[in-house]
Amino acid sequence: MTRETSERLFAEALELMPGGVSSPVRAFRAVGGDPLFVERGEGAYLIDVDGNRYLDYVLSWGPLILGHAHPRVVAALEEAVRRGTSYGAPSPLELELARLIRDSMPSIELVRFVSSGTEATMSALRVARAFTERSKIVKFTGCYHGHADLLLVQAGSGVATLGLPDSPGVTPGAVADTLTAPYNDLEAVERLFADHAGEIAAVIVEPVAGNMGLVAPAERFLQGLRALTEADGALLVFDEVMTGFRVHPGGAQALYETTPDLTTLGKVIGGGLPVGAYGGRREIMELVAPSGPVYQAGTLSGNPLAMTAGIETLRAIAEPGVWEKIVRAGERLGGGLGEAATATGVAAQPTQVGTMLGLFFAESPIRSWEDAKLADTERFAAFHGAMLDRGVYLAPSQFEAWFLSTAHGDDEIDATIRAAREAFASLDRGSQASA
Ligand code: HOZ
Repeated sequence: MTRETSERLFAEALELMPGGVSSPVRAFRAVGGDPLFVERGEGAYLIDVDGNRYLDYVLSWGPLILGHAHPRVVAALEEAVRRGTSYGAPSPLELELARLIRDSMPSIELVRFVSSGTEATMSALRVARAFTERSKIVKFTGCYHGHADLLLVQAGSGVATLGLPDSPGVTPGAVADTLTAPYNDLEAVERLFADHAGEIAAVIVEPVAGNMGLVAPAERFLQGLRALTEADGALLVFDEVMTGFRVHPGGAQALYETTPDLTTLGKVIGGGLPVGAYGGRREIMELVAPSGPVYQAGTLSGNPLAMTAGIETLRAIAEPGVWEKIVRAGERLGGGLGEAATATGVAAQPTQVGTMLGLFFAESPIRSWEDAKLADTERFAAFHGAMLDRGVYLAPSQFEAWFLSTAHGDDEIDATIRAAREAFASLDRGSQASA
C-alpha cells in the first residue's frame, strides 16, 4: 500500500497551513506518519488520493451516521443547492429541523442554530451566566467543549492528544471563572459547590465523554449533577455535540434519564455539513437576542444546506429498525475487540455506548481523564498503524471516539475484528506491562 501522493501533498500543506491541517488531531502527530489525503468517501469507506480504500471509523468525527455520501442526503442536497446556498434570512427548513430535534429531546423547548459546536457551547454558557446572573462555570478535566477561551482549561481532544498546556493566548482573566473537577467525581463537584455556593452559573459536561477516548458516566453521576445544580440554583448544560443522536436517538439525556437545562448539539444534526445548535428551557432561551438581551448571531446560522442534510439524516435514523441495527453493530464490534485483545494477550479496554466506541490500552477500566492519560499511547500508535496497513482508518489518537454508521454492516464489522486481532498480535508483547 503506497501513500506517496498523500505524503507529497502533506509536504506541500506544511508550507500552506499550520501543521499542514485545518484541525490539529488530523495531523497524525500522536500516532506518527503522515495524514491521509482523502479523494472521496463512499458509505463506510474512505478512498485516499493514492487509491487506497479504508473502512472509516472517524466518519468526519461523528456526523456521518448514515456513512459517506448517503444517496438520500446527496439527492436532497442536490435539490437544495439549486435553490441557493445561503439566504441570511429564515427558511422553513429551520423549523423542520427544530421540530425533529424537539421531538427527540423535549428538554429543548427553544433552539438557536449556529455553525459549529464551539459556537454552541460558548453561547450556551453566555446565556447560562445571564440567566443566573452568576459568573463561574464548572467543567470536567478531559472533557472538550470546543475552543472558546473560557473552555480551554484541561481540555480533551486535540489539547489532550498533543499534550498541550492550557493554550497560550487565553488570558488568565478569560478562565478565572472556570472551575474544574475530575469526570465521574461527584464529591469533587460537591466540594466546588460548597466552596462557591451561589456563584456557579452552570456545570457543563459531556454526558458520555468522547474527547478523552470514550468514557461512560458512572452510575448516578449525571443524576447527581442534576441534583447538585438544582439545589444551588445553577444550570446543568449537557454538551451533546458528540452524543446527540449518537448514544440514543434522544441523546444521553434520554439514555440516562436526566434532563439538563440547556443542551448543545452539532455533528449528526448537520448530516456532515457545518452546524451547531443550543437550546433548552424556554424561559432561559428567551434571553437570547432578539427575544432577549443576550447577543449571539451568525451569517451562516440556519444554513439551508446544513438544515437539509440534518433533516434527511434525522429522518433516516428515525425509520424503524435503523437505530437498533447500528447499535447492534457497535455491540458486536466492542465485543469482538475485547475478544481479540484477550485472545492475543493484549491489555485493552474497549468501551461502547450506542453508536460510539473507544479503545484504551490499559489494564483496568477507565473512568476519568486521570485514568485515561495513563493508558499506553505508544501501543495505541502501533495499533493505529497496524490497522491502517490493514485498511481500517481509526481516529489518530487514543483520546478520540470511534463512530459507526448504517453503512457498517456485518462484513465490515467482521473485517474490522479480523484486522484488530492481527494488529493486536503484531504488537510487541514485551512492553505490555506498562500499559
Ligand atoms: N475536536 C474534534 C474531535 N474531537 C476534531 C475535529 C477535527 O479534527 O476534524
